[in-house]
Amino acid sequence: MSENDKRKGSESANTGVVAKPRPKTRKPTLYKVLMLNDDYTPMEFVVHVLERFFQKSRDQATQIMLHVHRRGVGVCGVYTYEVAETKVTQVMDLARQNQHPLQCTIEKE
Ligand code: TYC
Repeated sequence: MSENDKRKGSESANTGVVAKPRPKTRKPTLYKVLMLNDDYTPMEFVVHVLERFFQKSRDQATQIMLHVHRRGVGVCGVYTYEVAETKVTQVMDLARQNQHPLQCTIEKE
């Protein structure tokens, strides 16, 4: 009998089988918040929204706004579902208060 078996007793002899530790955490599904172009919302308002709700610098916000203006759609950020939903609500509420037709939506990554 090995030293190991004596110490553990025959019931728990070392079998050489090692349980692979499995992490109990799962990566959450992420969602892109997309901004859509329109003909009426002022560029400055879109830049403001990107700075205020998506923590973009003025330069980053301007780049994203221009991308949306030219291409029709662009990514503001990537978040878990609840955060993404909240951002969309915040953007749409502020746009409505200012009577701009700005549209924002979410899409699974
Ligand atoms: N196209 C708008 C304009 O010319 C600007 C704009 C950019 C509007 C991005 C919406 O998501 C948008 N005033």
